[in-house]
Amino acid sequence: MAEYTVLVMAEVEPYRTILPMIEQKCRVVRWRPDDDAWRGELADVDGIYVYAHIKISPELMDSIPKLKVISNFGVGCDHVDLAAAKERGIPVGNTPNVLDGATADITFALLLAGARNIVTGDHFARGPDFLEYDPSFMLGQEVHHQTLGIVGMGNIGYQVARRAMGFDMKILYHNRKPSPRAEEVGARYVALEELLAESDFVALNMPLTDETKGMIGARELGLMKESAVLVNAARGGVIDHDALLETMRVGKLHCAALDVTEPEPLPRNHPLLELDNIIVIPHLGSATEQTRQAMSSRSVENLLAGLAGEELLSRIV
Ligand code: 8YV
Repeated sequence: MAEYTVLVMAEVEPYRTILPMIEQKCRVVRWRPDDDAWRGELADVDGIYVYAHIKISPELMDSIPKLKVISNFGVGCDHVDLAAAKERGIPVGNTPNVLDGATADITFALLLAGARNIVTGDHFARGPDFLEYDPSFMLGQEVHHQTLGIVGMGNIGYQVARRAMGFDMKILYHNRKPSPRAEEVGARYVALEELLAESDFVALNMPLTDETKGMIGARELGLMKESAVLVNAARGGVIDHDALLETMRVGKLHCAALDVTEPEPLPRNHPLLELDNIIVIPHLGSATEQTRQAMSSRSVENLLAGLAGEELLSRIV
């Protein structure tokens, strides 16, 4: 007999190892957006497992009388009302560290792709117009020895900086407060305005919070160099997308390379999707087999620890 009952909040099928791990000890109740049957099971639920950013509201927490833990698949928990969980003494687990390398890699992949016209180049090379090679076309921006500004010098930002060292880049960063580890990577703390004005590449690697929501708006985009590449591997909500659209429509940046958008996905007819100076990928920051495995294990370990009333391996509140 299963020891616990877990409400799995997922609109898509969770990564393949997750449910078999949970089911070793727990009975699973599947949340469904279009059918309320799961609500009838809430009196039995001991824990919530959240996959792919389904919103967790205070009302949901209050409708589960025995709720002992919320375990999130991922490090960013902006979709969980953390203040409400804290107030109610419900621990929220997340998966930091295990995805730092993969997310830093994708930040750098977007940076390079934006600088060197990899996506537009690919489209051109497959298209009908590539009939003769012309050394004067599709000139990009140099990456090595240029200035990178990292907004958010947390674990992921730090890994981005380590990669930038290999490209001999000058590194600036902005954070809530200076990070002691930044010295190790030769990164200099500056105000956001200075970072935006001085950087050839701006990488957004901060969490989405009340403080960072819409942090990059029209004024901030206006401070950036016209040759700059903006990379967002954080959350779509840190950029004001109306301001981004206006900026990119008039070609005021070389490229905006986005792993994340607001909303996510963008409506299929969103005007940003028509622009050539935008790169958009479908939130692939931590999407490698190795990292998905590690995130799955960590998030299930957090869940089981919380159900057993033990300390979680990684806990955000
Ligand atoms: C995850 C992420 O894939 O961990 C995070 O915060 O943004 C992603 O890389 C995602 O949260 C899982 O849905």
